[in-house]
Amino acid sequence: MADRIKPIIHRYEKNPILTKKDVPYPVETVNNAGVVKHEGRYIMLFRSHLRNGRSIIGMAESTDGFRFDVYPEPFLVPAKQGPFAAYEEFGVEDPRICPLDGGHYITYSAYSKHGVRIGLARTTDFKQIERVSLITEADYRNVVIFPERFKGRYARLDRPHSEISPWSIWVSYSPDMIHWGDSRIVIKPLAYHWDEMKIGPGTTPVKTDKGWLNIYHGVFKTMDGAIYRLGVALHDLSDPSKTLAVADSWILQPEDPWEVTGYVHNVVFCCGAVPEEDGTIKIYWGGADTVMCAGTAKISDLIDLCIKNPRPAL
Ligand code: BMA
Repeated sequence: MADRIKPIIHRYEKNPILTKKDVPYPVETVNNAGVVKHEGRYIMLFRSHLRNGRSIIGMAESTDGFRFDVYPEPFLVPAKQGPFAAYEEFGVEDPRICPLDGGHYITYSAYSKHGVRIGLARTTDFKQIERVSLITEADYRNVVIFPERFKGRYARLDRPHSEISPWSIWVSYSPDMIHWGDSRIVIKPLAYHWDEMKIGPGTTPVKTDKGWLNIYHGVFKTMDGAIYRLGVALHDLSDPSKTLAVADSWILQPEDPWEVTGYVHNVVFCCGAVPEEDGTIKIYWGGADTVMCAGTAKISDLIDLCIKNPRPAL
C-alpha cells in the first residue's frame, strides 16, 4: 500500500482554542492572532470583527499555549485622534508580535478610506502600548519584523499590492524602524500551484540552525472562491534577502469544519507561532476568519520540507 501523506502540523484536539464566546465584550469573530511567549506566559493579540464589519485587537493569555483567557478590555482600537486616526478609521487587523530592543514591536494593518497601511506599535509590558509610526504607504499588508538586526539594520518581510505582478513577499530594511527601503522581492506565487494567486508573510520569522523559517499564506482561486493555505520557506541566517528554499507543498489547508465554513469560507491564516525548547513549534491560525486554532509541528520537519522538496522562489 502506498504511504499516506503524514500531516506536518498536528492540530490541537480541542480546536478551536478561542471563539467569540470567550470574549467578554461584543465581537463577531476571533481570528488572525499574533502570539509570543513573554515571562513564561503565552500572550495572544487577536483580531475581532465588530458588528459593523470593522476590526479591533484583543488580548488573551495562557500558561500552556492552548487554553487562553481573554482580557476584559480590547488591547488596540482605532485611534480617535492624532496622526494615526485618519488611517485607522476602518479598523485595525492582523497583529504580528516581534520581540526586539528589550520590548515587543507589534505590526498591524490599518484600514481607512485611503487604503491599507501598516502601523507599528511598541509595548514592554502588554499593558501600555505606544504607537510608533505608520511604516508603509497605502497598499501594503502582512509585515513581519525579524527579531534581530542585520549589519545594524532592521529587516522585515512585507507584501506590497501590485496590479502587474501577483502579490509577492518582499524584504525591506531600516536603520531606525521608521524609514524602510532597499526592498527586494524574495518569493513569488507560482503559476498553477496552491499559492498561485497571492502570498503574504505570516509569522514573525523563527530562527533555526538552518535558516529563518517563514510561515506564509498562499491563496488559490477556484470557481467556488479563494482558498487560503499555509506554506513554509527558509531564509539565510545572515542575509534574509537570500531565500534558501521554499517548500513545494503546503503545510496546512482548511479541513476542520470551522476552517471550511465561517465568516469567510476556506481560510487558514497565520500571524503567530511560538518555537519551543524541545524542537517543536506551536502554530496559530484563524479558521474561516471566525475562530482561533492551534497546532504543533516539528521544526526539523518544516526545514526538511523546504530543503528536500523545494519549488522555485521567483
Ligand atoms: C486577507 C486578509 C486576512 C483574511 C483573509 C481571508 O485579504 O483580509 O485578514 O484572513 O483575507 O479572508
